[in-house]
Amino acid sequence: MKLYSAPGTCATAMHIALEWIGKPYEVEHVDFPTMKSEEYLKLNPSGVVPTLVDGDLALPEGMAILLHLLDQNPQANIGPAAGTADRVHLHRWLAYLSGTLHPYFWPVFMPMRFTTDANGYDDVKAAAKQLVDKALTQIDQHLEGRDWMVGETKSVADAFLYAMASWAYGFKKPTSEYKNIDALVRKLAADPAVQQVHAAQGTSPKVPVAA
Ligand SMILES: N[C@@H](CCC(=O)N[C@@H](CS)C(=O)NCC(=O)O)C(=O)O
Repeated sequence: MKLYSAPGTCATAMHIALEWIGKPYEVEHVDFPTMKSEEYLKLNPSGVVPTLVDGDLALPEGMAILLHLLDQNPQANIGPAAGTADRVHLHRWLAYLSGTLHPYFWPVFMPMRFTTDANGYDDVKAAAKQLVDKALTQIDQHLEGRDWMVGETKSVADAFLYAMASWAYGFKKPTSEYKNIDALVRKLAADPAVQQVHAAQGTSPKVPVAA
């Protein structure tokens, strides 16, 4: 299996899932021009990371990759099995992370894609940060009294949240103010698989990790 990723992006979650599974895999970190290259667009027509290549399958879309990895590796304990009640909740939260929280961040990082007014970038970012706050608040409330997003153990949903929640630590209202999300990020930052991913990326967790 080969994952196309870029340091600090949402693809961090798929990289964590591969580490949790523990089977051999390869990661290629691609830069922006490579994501838009003719060759890469054949694998991922959107020109973004992640893409997972698994045999003949070239699979874009982080949520689809996480579900594929989960279903192909039932022994890895990275999420509930199909047909269980927890699996339904997993679908719900993966959809929310992929389809709601993630797009709320896009205008923060790429305001030029959301307005044709070059003077409007700050307003676009401010509006997007309000939406990020709305989504993080909802997730934080969901996590009240829970250790993990779904069920009693860590799952691919936690890895997905880890990647995205990490983006907001530098915001005016930082991730650390969402105490349940912050606790989950801190737990995962101490996970050896997550540390391995950071080492491979040349990145660091956004939270201090106990020695
Ligand atoms: N719907 C896609 C979105 C992926 C996405 O937006 N990836 C970002 C990194 S977090 C990216 O590669 N952006 C480059 C670009 O938008 O040009 C998914 O969930 O996999």
